[in-house]
Order: sequence, then C-alpha cells, then structure tokens
Amino acid sequence: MQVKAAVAYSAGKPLTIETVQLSGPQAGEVLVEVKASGICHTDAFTLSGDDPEGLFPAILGHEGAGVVVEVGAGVTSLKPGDRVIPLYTPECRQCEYCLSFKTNLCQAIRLTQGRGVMPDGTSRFSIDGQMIHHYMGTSTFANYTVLPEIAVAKIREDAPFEKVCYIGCGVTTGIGAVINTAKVEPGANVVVFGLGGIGLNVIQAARMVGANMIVGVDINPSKRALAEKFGMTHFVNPQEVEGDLVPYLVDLTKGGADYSFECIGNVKIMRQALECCHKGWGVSVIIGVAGAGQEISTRPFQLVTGRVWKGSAFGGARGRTDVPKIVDWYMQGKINIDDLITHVMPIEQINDAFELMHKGESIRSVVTF
Ligand code: NAD
Ligand code: AHE
Ligand code: ZN
Repeated sequence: MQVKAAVAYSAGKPLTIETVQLSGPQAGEVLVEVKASGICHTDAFTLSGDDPEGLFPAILGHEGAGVVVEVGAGVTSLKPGDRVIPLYTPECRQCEYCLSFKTNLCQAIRLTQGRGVMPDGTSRFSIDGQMIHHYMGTSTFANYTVLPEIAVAKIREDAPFEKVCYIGCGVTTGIGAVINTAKVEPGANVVVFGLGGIGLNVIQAARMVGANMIVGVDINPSKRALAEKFGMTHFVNPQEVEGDLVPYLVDLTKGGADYSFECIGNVKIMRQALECCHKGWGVSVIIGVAGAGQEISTRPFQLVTGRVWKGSAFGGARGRTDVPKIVDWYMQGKINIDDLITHVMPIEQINDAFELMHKGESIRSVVTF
C-alpha cells in the first residue's frame, strides 16, 4: 500500500514528506494506522548523526498511537479496530530477559530492531524499489506502520491519540524512572537535570510519590513556570550559580540528593548528577542518551562512599503490561499530559517541530496525519 511518511534520507538534513510503499504484515505482525506521534529528543539525536545505531534512509518516530487495521497469521492478542501504542521496548514474555523480572529490556527482536529491519531481516518500507529502514522497531512518522505483535500495547477505546501517543516514550520514561528504577519514597529529596519532555514527567512522578524537595536544574529559565506547576519546589539555573554547581546542590538539599535524574544526554551533567547525591545512599539515574564516543567518568571514591549510578530505558516499564495502566492514569486524571503537549501540527510541518525543540520553545510537539 502507499503511505505518507516523513523520510530521513541523511544525517543532519530535514525530513522529506514522501509517498512510500509499505508491504502488509507477515506472520506475527500487525499493520497499524498511526493517528498521532510525539517528537522525542531521541529522534533529533538519531537524525543529528550522533546515534551509533543511526541508519539512513529511515522513517523515524517512536512515540505513536493508532489503530490496528490488519493482523498477520498467528496474531492472537490484537484485532482490527484495537487502539494501540507501538513499543520500542517490546514485551515477548518468553525471553530470558522478560522471564527474569529483573529488567524490561526484552531482547526477542533487539538485534533486527537495531539493524532497522523487521524480525525476518527485511524492511516493509521502500520507495521506488529502494529499501527504507525502520527505526526503533516503530517508525511512527508514517500514517501506517508494521509492528511485531510483541511490540504493541493494546489500550482503552476512549483514549485520545493526540495525548496518549506521548505515553509511547516520554511519559512512561519519566514516570517509570521514578517509580520502577529509582523507587523514590515519600519524603525523599530529588534533583532533576533537564526540564524537557522527560524531566517534567520525572517531576510529576516525584510529586505523585510524595517527594519532599524537587529541585529542577535547567539553563533555560522559560522552563521554570511549567516545572513549578508539575511539582518542582526549587529551580536552579547553573548559569546563575556562583562557583561549582555540585556543592551548591549538596548545600541546597542539606547533604545531597536522595535521588537525581539526568534528563539531558550530557556526560558532564551525568557526573554532576551523580556527585550531587547524598554520601552513603544517593542514587543517580541516567535517562539522557549520549552520542557515539561519549563516556562518563567520576572518581571511583564517589561510588566507594555509597553513591549509586543507574540507568533507565523506557522507565523500566514492561510495555504491554504497564502502558495500558499509564493510559488509565491519564484518563482518570492522575497524571497531566495535556499541559506538556505544547504544539500539535500536521505531519507536513514536522521539521518545524524539530526546530521548536532545538530552540527550547516546545515541551512536546505532536504530529497528526
Ligand atoms: P528536551 O529537549 O525536551 O529536554 C532537554 C532539556 O535539557 C531542555 O529543557 C534543555 O533546556 C535542558 N538542557 C540542555 N542542556 C542543559 C545543560 N547543560 N544544563 C541543564 N539543562 C540543560 O529532551 P527530552 O525529550 O526531554 O529528552 C531528554 C533526554 O532523554 C534526551 O537525551 C533523550 O534522548 C533521552 N531519552 C531517554 C529515554 C530513555 O529511555 N532512557 C527516553 C526518552 C528520552
Ligand atoms: N542507539 C543508541 C542508544 C539509544 C537509547 O539509549 N535508546 C533508549 C531509548 S531512548 C527513547 O527516547 C533505549 O531504550 N535503549 C535501550 C536499547 O536497547 O536500545 C546507542 O547508543 O547505540
Ligand atoms: Zn523517546
């Protein structure tokens, strides 16, 4: 079938709206009509050329919501008409990783996903006979996409696509990092670096679980008001701090953060996020994604003296199990998504969405088809 897609032909170039050929779902796959897709910083990261796994040409996008229109042979958990959220972290419930219950990183299709193809090793997308890569197994910047059944979360019928698409990455990542990865407890002091689409969800989850101080750190002062609305109690602009940021934050939190979260993707800030943690027990969670060749460093003494460095992918969430629950939380008014979606635009304007992100003028832009 012919579909409308924003194609990334090469690193650092704007996306191009094209008519692309999409072949139907094979056994174990489903065809989904994508109704809306958020734009996450990770899409910009891959488009920039910094992603070691970045492949071109590709159809990016991993924060979508839509409707199943066709299922391939053997698909049992989904049917045409089901509302769904594509999962870049699938949940097969059979692999060693899923069965361990120690991680959400299902590895059933990770290899082919990283190579930009479906589990059978081929792509469903092409343009004039030229193969186009899938991205993160989801490729939601197209009005139709094909997904493995295990990479699809079925959600309730009344959930609005333009809002719940954000649960496909940013909301779940931020909230899950607090609840699943760090397991922040009531009364904890939390420091959040980066008040964008991820950091603000970390803040709303920290408030939900009853954190005491919620310190937000960002170089863009325009993020302050919304962060306060979501629960931030103290704002720190590193550019206005005299001297080193780390001792400033340790002082502010009276000994250091119980939990810190890096939501930027900057390895220097990851170090600050670890080192502002409380001696003896502070836990720092890396969420930000850093480019090829970047490495983190600290004095081992920081760890010897009890600080813990952790990472979190998709908020530690098991997608098919947890995503429908987070959709319910939104529908019940337990979490705020509406205020974080600052821009909605047709797919034709997708390059404007990237520009708004780079200028720091959006939290989440959502494209519709
Ligand atoms: P975003 O662009 O919306 O937000 C980034 C924020 O960081 C902005 O508010 C910006 O002003 C701030 N910032 C930039 N440099 C800073 C600095 N030096 N000091 C303080 N603040 C600074 O991005 P996002 O969509 O929220 O994504 C954040 C990061 O999380 C990205 O690296 C993204 O790739 C990553 N991410 C990871 C996962 C995961 O599963 N681990 C999921 C989604 C996103
Ligand atoms: N491909 C990159 C890493 C990108 C990355 O870390 N992705 C996160 C999700 S970011 C969503 O916005 C993730 O889930 N990682 C786990 C995984 O298996 O990819 C690289 O450095 O190679
Ligand atoms: Zn993302």
